Amino acid sequence: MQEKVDAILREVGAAEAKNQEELEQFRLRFISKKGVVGDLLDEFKNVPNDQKKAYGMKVNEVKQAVQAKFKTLIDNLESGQAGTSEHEDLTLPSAGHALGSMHPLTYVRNQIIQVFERIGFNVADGPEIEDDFHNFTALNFPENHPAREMQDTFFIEKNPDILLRTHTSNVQVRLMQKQKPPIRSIMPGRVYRNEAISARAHCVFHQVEGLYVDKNVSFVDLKQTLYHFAKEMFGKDTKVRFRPSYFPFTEPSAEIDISCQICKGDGCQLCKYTGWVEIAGSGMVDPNVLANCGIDHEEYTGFAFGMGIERISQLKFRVNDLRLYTENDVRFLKQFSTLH
Ligand code: 2NL
Repeated sequence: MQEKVDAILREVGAAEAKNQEELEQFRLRFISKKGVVGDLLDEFKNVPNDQKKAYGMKVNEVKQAVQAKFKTLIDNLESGQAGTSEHEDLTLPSAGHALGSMHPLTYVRNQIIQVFERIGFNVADGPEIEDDFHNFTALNFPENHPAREMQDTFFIEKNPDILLRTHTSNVQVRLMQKQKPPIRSIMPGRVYRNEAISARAHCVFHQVEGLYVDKNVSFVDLKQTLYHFAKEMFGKDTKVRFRPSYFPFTEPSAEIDISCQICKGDGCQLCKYTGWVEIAGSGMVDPNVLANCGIDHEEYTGFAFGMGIERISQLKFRVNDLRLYTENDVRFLKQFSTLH
């Protein structure tokens, strides 16, 4: 009996667990019902009465050794020390690490920032939880504008209204309130709209907005800045057009289209056979908005613009379903592993 116990104790002493699988093997071998300790306990009924006490003490000794070792193996695994005993060959090459890669939205956001930083814009940020004034009122949204409805905006509180910002324009408002022009900033960030999730819509997405306020800023500055951006982002051969539009916070307003990346203007499904796809909205900041933010609109003028990062990335990489951005499917993410 003593020999058998000694053999078990030696085996327990030498046991290692370099991973969860080996830990499980130890548990099965020693601790589970059909394991070594279980067998010893089963044997108890066959031991003559006068030896039961001595036998019981030996089994207890084994059981305690097994439990102590099991705890040590778990601790070592958790602290990352497993397998660094004298049995390990430290001269072997390591198993290597699987490297992650950049998410396409991060890559596109950084690229947008770089284009604008090179022409003198800096990056600003602000809160995602915002009040009605900074998200709507300062931006000239009328009292009854549909964006202010519960079905379009996520409200955190009503009266006073606290909400998840629906665009990053709130950062521009805050910037104008605290900084005297010249202002030349872009605001990348996460925004929220109360939408049912589909291939084309998501309740959380990302925007970059830009603002340029100074003396003598004109539509010429707007046009050349965004023309430059489109060419930098999509290539020198890309055609750019400005199409009249409407936003509550700008007057005049224009949407910016580029020639379709897929059909090069011939017409295809992506551009709905028009040859053009929209990449951004823009306009001259409405004098009311400047006034709401404490800037003298007699002295200063400005332009602003906004674009969806998902949209730009979609056009660059031909992503055909918005949900892919947030599903974390490695088959999608791996396709961007060469970006840096
Ligand atoms: C779009 C259109 C736009 C702006 C955003 C802005 C901000 C202030 C004042 C005036 Cl504080 N304008 N932002 C202006 C025009 C268009 O975004 O389609 N975004 C995805």
